[in-house]
Amino acid sequence: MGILNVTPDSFSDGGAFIRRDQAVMRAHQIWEGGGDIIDIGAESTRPGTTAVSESEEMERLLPVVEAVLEAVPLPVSIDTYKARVMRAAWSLGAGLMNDVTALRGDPDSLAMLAELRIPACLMHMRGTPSNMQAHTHYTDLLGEVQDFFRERISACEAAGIQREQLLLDPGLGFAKDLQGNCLLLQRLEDLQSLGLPILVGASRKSMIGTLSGVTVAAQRLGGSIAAALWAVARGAQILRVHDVAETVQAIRVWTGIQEQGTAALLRTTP
Ligand code: 8Y4
Repeated sequence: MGILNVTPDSFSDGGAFIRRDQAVMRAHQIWEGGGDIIDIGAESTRPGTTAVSESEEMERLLPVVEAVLEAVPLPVSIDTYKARVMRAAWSLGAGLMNDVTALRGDPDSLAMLAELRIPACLMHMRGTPSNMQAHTHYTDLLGEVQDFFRERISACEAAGIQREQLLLDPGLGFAKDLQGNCLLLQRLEDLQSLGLPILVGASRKSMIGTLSGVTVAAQRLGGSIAAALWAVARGAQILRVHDVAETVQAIRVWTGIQEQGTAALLRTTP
């Protein structure tokens, strides 16, 4: 899953058309790099960013969703928690909802997903993106994340969402400190017991910066690839990344070694 941020045109005030063209270029880059999904977000739910109104989010997001779906043959995921934004993006062809509030952020989102019948990613987070880093202390992080997913899956099913629509995400960096993030990655296999696909987003995050000593986020490719391979090795099905081509190359080599090694064994074993 390649990340496509729709930024608010703060300094290069080229207007809506430039923004749309830049988004289409980024979508092509994700497609040509071997990405499978494009995650489009208007920064409403990113840590440290201020809330965006529904109309502002629609105005930023929808023209880009439309242009990207026309330009590349990949499914589009929408990073939003607002039910009406979900419906508007779905009506344009968006195929997945990436809700960092796990369908708790809008009272209408559960019913909306039940109606739309498209997949939704349920991400673990405590609090909200603006206050979550004050809530990084857990007595039992793994147990709490497991309980959280069980509760959210039940809420989804009670609202008429099919279990098969759901993906789970430990939410690295969302109300977790460095050790919490690392524990979740180390024990990613525990999340498999719920029987749903797992999405992991570690790309360029502060845990990569802290572990590597690289302060500039855009220079964290090597560390991001290490985390991506770690997650794939423990069963992650979807990785949310900035550097699609490089990550796809790393995964192809990692899985290729495994597959070709196994093929060699099967050829030579009597
Ligand atoms: C540098 C680069 C520093 C990126 C911080 C960041 C996730 C997500 C985000 C995630 C899912 C981010 C929308 C945070 N993270 N959605 N969204 N999973 N499902 N920070 O881990 O990229 S935004």
